[in-house]
Amino acid sequence: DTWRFALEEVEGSVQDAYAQEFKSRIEERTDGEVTVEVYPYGTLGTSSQLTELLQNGAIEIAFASPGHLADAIPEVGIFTLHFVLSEDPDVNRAVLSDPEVYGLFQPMYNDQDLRLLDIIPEGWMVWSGDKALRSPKDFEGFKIRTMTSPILVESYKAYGANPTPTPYSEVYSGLQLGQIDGQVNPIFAIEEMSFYEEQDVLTSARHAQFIATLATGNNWFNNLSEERQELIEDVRDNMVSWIDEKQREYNEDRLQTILDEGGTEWVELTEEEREVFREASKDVRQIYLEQAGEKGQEVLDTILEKVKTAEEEMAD
Ligand code: 6CS
Repeated sequence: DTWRFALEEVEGSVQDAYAQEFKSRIEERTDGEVTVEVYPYGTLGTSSQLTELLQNGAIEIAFASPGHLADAIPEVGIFTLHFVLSEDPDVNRAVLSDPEVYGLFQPMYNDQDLRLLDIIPEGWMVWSGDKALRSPKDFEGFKIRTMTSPILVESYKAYGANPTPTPYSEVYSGLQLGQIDGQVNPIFAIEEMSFYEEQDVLTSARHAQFIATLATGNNWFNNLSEERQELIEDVRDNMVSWIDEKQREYNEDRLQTILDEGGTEWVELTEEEREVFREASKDVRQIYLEQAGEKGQEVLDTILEKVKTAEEEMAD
């Protein structure tokens, strides 16, 4: 069998690291009966197009980031809201791999002919721009590129910015041509997509982590033998801490690469500066609830509750 695995990111990315490790574990454990073919970003289409390919069975496995997928499943927009997940990455890892959180999303994926396999954090989102972004005042009229789901646009309107949703592949040329003033992504992506070359300052507000979800086609998964289904889930379970360590390492190393090259300033917001954004972000939860309805409320309540409990447990 051949399983086609499509990425929303290029070679050398966090998603690529995941896919390559997944491939080697699956191929080893099936004694070569299964071959996993990895398709990096650019070979098959934009994130939304990859989701369509999964839905119609043209590929078997793909990453689907909430920043794009919330178009089809508004509830996953929760992962793009600011200041909802914890500031402690260990807390987030525990919450995101919680079977109850999974169970909440699974029927929504199934309704879209998808099966949710994994939810992974890829690191802190960082703002890149032609200037530091220390307060909503700095965002006034600032043209920021966001991923394509409507809820993301709202997050930046709340800061007074002028958001432009576009596919990932158009970000570099947008910066180069001056159609946008900035964008937001984890550091590893800012480095490997060369966005920093067109920008002067990286601002870290630790307002959200970049979260990706991994999905398969639902029919495809249901038609696999029980043994294969269990294999996939076992490999997935065993990769939770592996990929988390990898993403931390990638983000740390690539920040060093960017700073070593010179010409890019790194700004970390103070607690006081973050507080202003935290306040400004609160109303966006209401817009999320309008878009995601009752299920969205359940998702928001569950995640906030789990974050709180995990933070208390880890503080003990
Ligand atoms: O900004 C984006 O659109 C993309 N960023 C990353 C880090 N992964 C996939 C996503 O599509």
